[in-house]
Amino acid sequence: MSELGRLEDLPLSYRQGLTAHNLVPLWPSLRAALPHDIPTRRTRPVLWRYADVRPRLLEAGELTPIEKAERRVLVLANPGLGLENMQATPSIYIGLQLILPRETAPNHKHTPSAVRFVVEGAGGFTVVEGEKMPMEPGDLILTPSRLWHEHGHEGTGPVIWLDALDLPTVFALEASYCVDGRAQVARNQPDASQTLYRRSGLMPYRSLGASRGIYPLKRFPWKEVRAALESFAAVTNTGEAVQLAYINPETGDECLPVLGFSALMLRPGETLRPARRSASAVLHVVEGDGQAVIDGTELTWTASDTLAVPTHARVEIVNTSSRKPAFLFQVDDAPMQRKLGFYEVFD
Ligand code: GTQ
Repeated sequence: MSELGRLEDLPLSYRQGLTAHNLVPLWPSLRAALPHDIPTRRTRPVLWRYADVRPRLLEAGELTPIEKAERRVLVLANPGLGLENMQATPSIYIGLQLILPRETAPNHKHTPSAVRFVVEGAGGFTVVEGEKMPMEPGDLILTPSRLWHEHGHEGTGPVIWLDALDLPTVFALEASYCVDGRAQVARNQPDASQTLYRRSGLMPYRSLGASRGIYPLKRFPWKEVRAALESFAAVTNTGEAVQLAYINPETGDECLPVLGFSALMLRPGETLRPARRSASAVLHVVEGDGQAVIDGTELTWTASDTLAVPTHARVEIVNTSSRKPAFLFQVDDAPMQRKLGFYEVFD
C-alpha cells in the first residue's frame, strides 16, 4: 500500500488557506483516525491498590468537610489518558467515595448514569427517587441518568464505595450537567430487592403486559450474587468463566445504556483467559488474591484493588490462592458498543 501524503508535502500557502477557512485535509491524519486492524490505545493497564487509595481518602475526610466537597471522591485516573481527564478507560469514570458518620452527600440529579459498588463499612445508604437502599459491602446500587439521588451514613466508622459513571461519554457529547435539589423524603419501606424482586424469575404480576418500569431494581445485594456464583461454579468446569451479568429483571437487558456490570468467581488456583474483545473494562476485587496479565503487563492484586483493561486487550487472570476463591466485579462499556453495532469478541 502506498504512503499517504504528509501535511508538510502541501505548500504552506495552501495550508494557511485551509486553516483560515476552518478546513483540514484528511489524508495526513487518516491513519491516526483509522489505524489498520487494531485501534490506537492510550489507555494503560493500571492497578490502583486500595492500600494506596484508602489512607489518602481518609485524609481527605480530615482535610475537606463534606460541605466543601458535595461528593468526597478520589478519582482513579488512567495516566495514559491524562490524569485531568478523569478516565479509567475511554468510557469509564471510576471514583472511590468516602462518607463519614452523620454526613450527607446532598440530593442531586445529572445526565450521566452512575452505580455504586460498596467497598467497606456499615450504615451507609443511598436514596434514589424516594427509595432508600442500604449499602452493605459488595452491594451494587444504580443511580440511572436524571434520577434524584443522595447518600447518607447512619452507622459508625468510614463508609467507602466505588462509583462508576458513564461520564466520559456524556461529557464528550457536551451533555453532562447536574441539578441540585432539596433533601428527599424516603418512603418508609425496604427497597425493591427485599420486596418486589426477591428472586430472579419472579416479578410482580402487574408488570406483565403493562408498561414496565425502566429501572425496577436498583439494588443487587452482594450476599445473593456471591451465593449465585458459588452455585454456578459447582456446575462449571475449571477454566470456564463463572460470570453473572447484572440485568433489568423485567426486560432481561443490561441495567444501564452505556456501562455493563458483571460478577466473576475464580476457583482456588484457577486461571481465566477470556477471549479478546472490543470493550474496555475495569475490574474491582471483592475478595481474594491473584495476578493479572493485561497486554503483557503483570499486576498483582488483592481485595479492594481496581484494574483498568484497555479495549482489545489480551487478558489473563489468576487466582493465586490454592485454598480460597476470588470474586471480581467488572464494569465494561459493552452495552454501548453493542448499541453502536461494533461490539466484537475475537479468537
Ligand atoms: O455520588 O452522585 O464519583 O455525582 C461523581 C459524581 C459520585 C455521586 C461521583 C457524582 C457522584
